[in-house]
Amino acid sequence: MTLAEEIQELIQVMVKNHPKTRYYREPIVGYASASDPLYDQLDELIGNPQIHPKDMLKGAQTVLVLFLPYSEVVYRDIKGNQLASTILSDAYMYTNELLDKIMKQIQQLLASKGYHSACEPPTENFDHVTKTACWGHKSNAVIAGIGTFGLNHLVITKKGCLGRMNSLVTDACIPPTERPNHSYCLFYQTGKCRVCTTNCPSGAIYPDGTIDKKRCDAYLEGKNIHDWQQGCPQCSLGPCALKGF
Ligand code: B12
Repeated sequence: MTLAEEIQELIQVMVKNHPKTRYYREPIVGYASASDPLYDQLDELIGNPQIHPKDMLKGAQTVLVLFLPYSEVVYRDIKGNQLASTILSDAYMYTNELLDKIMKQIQQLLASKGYHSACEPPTENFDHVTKTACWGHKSNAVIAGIGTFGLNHLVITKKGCLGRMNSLVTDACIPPTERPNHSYCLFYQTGKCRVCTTNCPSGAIYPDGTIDKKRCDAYLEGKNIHDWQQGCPQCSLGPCALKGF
């Protein structure tokens, strides 16, 4: 079994055995080379200094990215409840926890083979003024080829954008995943879908491809006043919720 296969199996088992396994579909895992030239362009592309994988971990070779796509159970509850889906809030908390646990298990597996690794939490690792992180899981996902940026500013994978992700750097050498040669976003493909811009309750996503992060965050802050009101998924509920194009 290759290292990538062992990691895939570990993830699948952990998701399958999780008490909230009904919240998820099959996980997506991708790999980027820590030497991918895109990492040198990130500061400019994002407009905010980013940590290079090789600064995150001495001798870094590979960046692993894991996306846990939410299931129709979560999707239907959000659709039905609009602004206060209890299942989404539950999924938000359990998924952050599960992503952390999976990463720790992967780190143990890597350590048992003599490899080093480093990772960041799934969220809450961003600057609250710029609303930008210096270790962005989305950029890693795009570089690792598991998805492309949508008009909604989320990563749209083959299984859609509704879900959560995490990434990890290791000095183990795992072959990179191929990047798709087209956008998975319907708008970027056909120019015809703008559901995310019209769905956004705070009007933070503009049809010209820009986002007002502060507006989005202010809305989230105002809404998430109880634990059962975490997240606002409205920009992830368009045709790209459960599939990429
Ligand atoms: C800061 C942050 C926020 C801020 C700012 C949002 C934003 N758009 O940046 C606030 C609080 C507003 C927010 C809101 C939400 N967030 Co948030 N957030 C983060 C966090 C912590 C950092 C994101 C970041 O700064 N990335 C830096 C760069 C990559 O992001 P960017 O500036 O948007 O990237 C653009 C440019 O770089 C440019 N670009 C152009 N060409 C290229 C080419 C390349 C190669 C690259 C890299 C970039 C690039 O286009 C990109 C897209 O617009 C991450 C967790 C993490 N550490 O990664 C979660 C994260 C991005 N959030 C997530 C989610 C789900 C949400 C919400 C739906 C809320 C929720 N949890 O229910 C909303 C959606 C808002 C939206 N439509 O973007 C998920 C995204 C999942 C996905 N499918 O993409 C993440 C990854 C959390 C997770 N662990 O899963 N979030």
